[in-house]
Amino acid sequence: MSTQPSAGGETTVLGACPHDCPDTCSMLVKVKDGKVTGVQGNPGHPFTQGRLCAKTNHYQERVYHPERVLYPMRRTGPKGAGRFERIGWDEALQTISARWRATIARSGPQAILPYSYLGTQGLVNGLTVGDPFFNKLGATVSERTFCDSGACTGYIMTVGPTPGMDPESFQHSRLIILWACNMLSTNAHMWPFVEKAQRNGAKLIVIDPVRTRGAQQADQHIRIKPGTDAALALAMMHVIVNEGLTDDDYIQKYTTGFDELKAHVQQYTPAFAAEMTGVDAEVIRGLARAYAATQPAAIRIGVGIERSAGGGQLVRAVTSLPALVGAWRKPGGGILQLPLWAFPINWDGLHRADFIAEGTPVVNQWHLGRALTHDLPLQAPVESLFVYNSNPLVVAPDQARLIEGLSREDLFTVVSEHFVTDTARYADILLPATTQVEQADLMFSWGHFYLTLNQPSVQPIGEAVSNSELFRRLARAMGFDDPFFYRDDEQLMRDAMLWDHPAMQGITMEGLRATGYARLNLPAPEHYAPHAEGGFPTPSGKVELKASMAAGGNFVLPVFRQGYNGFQDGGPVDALPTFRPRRETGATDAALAARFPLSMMSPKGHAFLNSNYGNMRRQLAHQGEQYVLINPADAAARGIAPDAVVTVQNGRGAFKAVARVSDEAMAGVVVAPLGYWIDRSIAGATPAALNPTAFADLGRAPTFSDNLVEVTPG
Ligand SMILES: Nc1nc2c(c(=O)[nH]1)N[C@H]1C(S)=C(S)[C@@H](COP(=O)(O)OP(=O)(O)OC[C@H]3O[C@@H](n4cnc5c(=O)[nH]c(N)nc54)[C@H](O)[C@@H]3O)O[C@H]1N2
Ligand SMILES: Nc1nc2c(c(=O)[nH]1)N[C@H]1C(S)=C(S)[C@@H](COP(=O)(O)OP(=O)(O)OC[C@H]3O[C@@H](n4cnc5c(=O)[nH]c(N)nc54)[C@H](O)[C@@H]3O)O[C@H]1N2
Ligand SMILES: [Mo]
Repeated sequence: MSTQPSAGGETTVLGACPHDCPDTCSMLVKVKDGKVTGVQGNPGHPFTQGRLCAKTNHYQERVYHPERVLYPMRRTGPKGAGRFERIGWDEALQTISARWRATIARSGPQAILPYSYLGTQGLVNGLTVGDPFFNKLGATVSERTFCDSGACTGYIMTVGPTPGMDPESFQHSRLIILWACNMLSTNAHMWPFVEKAQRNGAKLIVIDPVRTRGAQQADQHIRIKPGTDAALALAMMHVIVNEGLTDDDYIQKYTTGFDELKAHVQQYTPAFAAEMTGVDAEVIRGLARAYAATQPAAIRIGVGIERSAGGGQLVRAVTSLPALVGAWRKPGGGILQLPLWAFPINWDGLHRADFIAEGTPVVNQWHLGRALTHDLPLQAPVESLFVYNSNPLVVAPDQARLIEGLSREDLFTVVSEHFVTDTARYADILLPATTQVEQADLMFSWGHFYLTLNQPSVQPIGEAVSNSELFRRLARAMGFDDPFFYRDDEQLMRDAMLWDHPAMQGITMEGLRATGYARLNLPAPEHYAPHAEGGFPTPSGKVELKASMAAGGNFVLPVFRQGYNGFQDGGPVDALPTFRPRRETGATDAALAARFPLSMMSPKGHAFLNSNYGNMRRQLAHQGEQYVLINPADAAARGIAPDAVVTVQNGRGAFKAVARVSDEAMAGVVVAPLGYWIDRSIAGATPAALNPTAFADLGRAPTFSDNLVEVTPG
């Protein structure tokens, strides 16, 4: 434990924010008498810049919350009642291993289903922590396409797994487009770099159906109907190629398929796009011209962009834009999607997909409700569910069916958690997990280029264990003999990175312990133009406007499915970026749109982190009750008064919320933020009850922005 003594017997430990957020802050943890007294953003860290956020400013309140799960527990009431009694770790592990052994003997290990995501994001305790264990056990593989799987697929098909722009280099941009990115809420530590560019005269454009905090600061806010952005991007290309605004030298040297793309975009006129998107044709022309003429131009896409039927091709279209105008030539130009690809992570060693037996079935996370209610053709129906790092009852769709599945008396459910979440209420065995200040971890980032070390500041509270320790205990309980399963956290950190990679040059564990963080060995932001001269990590080495990877059909990247071979069973994929209308619109399904005329989105809450903090006083005070943002015209047409309780419903379900009447929402669109708990809801449901389980076109992304509803008073 590295501590720096300071006044009054208080020490400061170099930690890191654990959350699934692009900012991955370097967090200074103040400790006195073995207790965390406060946290603060590291002022020395170039991205954190001394600030945390509304979620983590008082992280100690999460650590010492009176409702934390601190001991293993056994269910005593009916499923869902949330009644438990304390047991010991031995009893918990014996119960789990006995049940699993019986299940395996009866039905095979595939009757066990793990379910996890990013409760914590570290390389030790995060995404992959349970993968080697479950892969070895022979459990059904969980396909975790929660976040950015569709966008990553579209992006990689176009430019390959390149980190893309350095977020810090945005300060050198002359024009910035925030495209479906609610930056001031979801990526707030990047804002200073955007603001700096703006102060230097850069133009900021926000493309979002909602007048977000960022849109309020922008020079131009382009309101667009959800899920129609591909039409906008393709019409921008139409204007760029037909008005001779292209960088022909860049296109000729560093792209493939331009001639075909040029012919292909002729159909996407600004007039067509205007009809699809609701954006005026002249605005589209102006956007295309400004984007081409103002270099370096930067695009930041959010994850919110992928959540409609054509979300993957939409990202293909947007990702094609920088090459057409040569935006990649200079620092401050190009596109930023997921700089995660900059980190030389030892994914194979983390997942151990080599443990997976050929033919092991895969269940997509969006289908948990169906899997638990025997609505999927599984050879071995799910008899046991193991949830960690996730709260599916809030974050997954099909809420009513999920409750039905979790209520099954014959289902043996284990949940590892900080709190008795909506999901944890259904656990047969509930296990206590440590928070970040009680554990060690090494953090990559999907929003900047710094590797951060989180050093523990206090002993685990109660009998909580880190996820890494949990899987060591489970391996022992299941009799695994491979020493691989018993590596300590220090070894896990050392094994997580490819230390010999050029990007890791100069970075050591010892150095990280002293400073808390290190920038990957990449050029400084002001010099960072990775594709000034091409060099894209695609099969051709160029920007594939016509994607050669489309030939293999749709796929899910291994990182989203326990490392399992990703290139599987996909449907056909267009090689050129195309516009696909939403699944749920008047044009595609007039009868549906007549019954449910409003389009619902359920994006992130400002003071929640997914469903984290949905039970905490300070953040609830900030967020208020579950609300639904509705345009004044839509509210008036339905007799909905401000702050009235309303019912939001569609054919899949209903929930109640407080109406926030504001033209922040565009007409025809309602916004119900994610993160509120069922437990505290007005009528036992949250927006997830209405969300579709249908996949988007690429990477089995969700289609939560492709979702028609009606809102009624009462
Ligand atoms: N405060 C806070 N920060 C977070 C999180 C959180 O829960 N709370 N979660 C973290 C996680 S896991 C993620 S993935 C990121 C996500 O970060 P973002 O992608 O920024 O977040 P979202 O809220 O999903 O959506 C961003 C914006 O997309 C808009 N949008 C939705 N559909 C469309 C569309 O079809 N077209 C266009 N143009 N806009 C659309 C929404 O109105 C929203 O303003 O945030 C991370 N940071
Ligand atoms: N409607 C709607 N649904 C969405 C989204 C949306 O925008 N709208 N966004 C999607 C996206 S982008 C994402 S990333 C997913 C997020 O999906 P999840 O990652 O499942 O979301 P969280 O709500 O953060 O749930 C994480 C849980 O892990 C627990 N936890 C935290 N740390 C630890 C730990 O160290 N150990 C253990 N065992 N548990 C821990 C937390 O208490 C929390 O309950 O949701 C997706 N679902
Ligand atoms: Mo996410």
